[in-house]
Amino acid sequence: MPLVGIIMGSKSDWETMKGASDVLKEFQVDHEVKVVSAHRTPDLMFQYAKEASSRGIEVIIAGAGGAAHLPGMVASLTTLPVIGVPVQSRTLNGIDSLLSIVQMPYGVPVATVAIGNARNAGLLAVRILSIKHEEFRIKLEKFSEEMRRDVLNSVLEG
Ligand code: RP5
Repeated sequence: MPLVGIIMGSKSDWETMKGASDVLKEFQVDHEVKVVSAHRTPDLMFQYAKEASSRGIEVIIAGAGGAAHLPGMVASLTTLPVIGVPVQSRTLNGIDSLLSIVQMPYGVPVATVAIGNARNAGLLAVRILSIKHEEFRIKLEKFSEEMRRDVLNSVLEG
């Protein structure tokens, strides 16, 4: 049963959003991946957000580009934590996506990661899950320790 739902506004977002899925695979977190568009399939978005919690989903990662209202709309339809990924857009390099996602008014929060940084969205989802699921906390500690060692073992050439 998937614990994390990764959704995105378009198939074209997958290249970016795959990063979240890759991290969840690394941490062995069951997750699902779907294209759910706020403006092209609003009924599906409504149904997905309304049913996610009862299906066992604990965190939603939502990515979109341009007028990126998917994460905010989904957050308005569920009390699950929603992590927004601003997908880099062609015309404004993702600044439009970032501002659309990060500027949620009080009451409907979306935890927003950097433009294109779906891998961090995956990691944040693991951190949220680790509050309840001990096995993910242990894996996160190991991950942090490996990063720490990598920095300490840095060798600068020349
Ligand atoms: C948004 O419009 C999607 O999230 C995507 O980032 C952007 C462009 O979509 P396509 O025209 O590539 O389908 O809805």
